[in-house]
Amino acid sequence: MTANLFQTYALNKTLSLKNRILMAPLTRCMADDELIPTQDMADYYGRRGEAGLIISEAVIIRPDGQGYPNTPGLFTPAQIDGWRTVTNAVHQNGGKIFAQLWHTGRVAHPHFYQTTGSQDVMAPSAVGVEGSVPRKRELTYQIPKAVSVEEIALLVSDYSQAAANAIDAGFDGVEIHGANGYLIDQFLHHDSNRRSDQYGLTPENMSRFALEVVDAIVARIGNDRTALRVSPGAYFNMAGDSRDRDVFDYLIPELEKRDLAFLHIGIFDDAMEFDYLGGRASSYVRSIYSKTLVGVGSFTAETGSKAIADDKFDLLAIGRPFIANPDYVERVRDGKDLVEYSDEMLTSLI
Ligand code: FNR
Ligand code: 8K6
Repeated sequence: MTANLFQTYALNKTLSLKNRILMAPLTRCMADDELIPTQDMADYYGRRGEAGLIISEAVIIRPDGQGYPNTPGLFTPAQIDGWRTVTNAVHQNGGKIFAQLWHTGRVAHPHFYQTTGSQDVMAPSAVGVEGSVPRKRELTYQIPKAVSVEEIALLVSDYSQAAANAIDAGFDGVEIHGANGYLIDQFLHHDSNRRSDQYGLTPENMSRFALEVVDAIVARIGNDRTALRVSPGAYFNMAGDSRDRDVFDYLIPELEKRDLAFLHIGIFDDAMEFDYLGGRASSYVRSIYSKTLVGVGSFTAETGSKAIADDKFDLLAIGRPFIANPDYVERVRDGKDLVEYSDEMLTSLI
């Protein structure tokens, strides 16, 4: 019933996956205080080497990208060394792993990085989000600073440096985090992008930052090792706007031209529908993108297998069930019961 999940899948000439099940990126807030991955993290990822591809938890590209406690980084030599331990553990168990590259933009909090000298929260425009940091409710979100064109150029080069660091650390590639209301996504939605310069107002301008990051990373590590996650449907840290549709109508065909390793939808439940997309985010992207698409969001192996059979997408990413079941792939293959996920499981790495 789920046999298609166990077919091999060639992403391109250089990367081939042993099955179609990806481990979705899952922030765990378990890096040490220098944001270095620990041995426990290496063991945790190593146990999941049966996945066709692991996408790491989101990894910040520089200090002011941090919005949650103890999220790992990829900008110091010690962090690169820590990740090398993780990638070795995955490779020893026959797996593959991409790093998810992250800057939280307006959802960053200086509490986490003020010792590095910066107090600024960087975003396309000075439009804040309501509320406070999960797990640190005393930290309320600040009004961000609208980044200058010079600061944007530096962000682009910091993304490409982090991608090079990822390859140095032994990752098989990178997934750029362009989803879920974080920095890149903030440029792509009218709610957070109120600029009127070459990075705002029109679909082409609003897509410029995302494409500059993609192009800089592709130039550095190759399109075969570069992937992107996007959320055309705003649902987290963001309000949707019917004009956002035009932005993605422009962006997605541009991405198609780049021939990336894959495009991945950022969503918690694929059944969510968006008026301005005419339905599900995955159906919308599928209708204008013909290359490898990763679906995700409250799927079981059975419903995901059916979605692949129905040509809704090509690869299935599994999040919460992978937290609860390190041996998720074996259990599905052997028809064994799964342990049900619960939020309390977030306090330890099994
Ligand atoms: C997430 N998700 C997520 N997404 C992302 O792009 N980067 C990340 O670091 C995280 N972190 C994260 C942590 C936790 C605890 C959860 C539950 C989710 C979203 C995740 O990748 C996935 O899209 C959703 O969990 C939906 O898939 P499942 O869990 O229904 O299979
Ligand atoms: C506290 C750790 C930081 C987590 C980083 C981001 C992942 C968020 C995980 C849970 C949030 C759930 C939000 C679901 C939104 C759906 C809206 C319909």
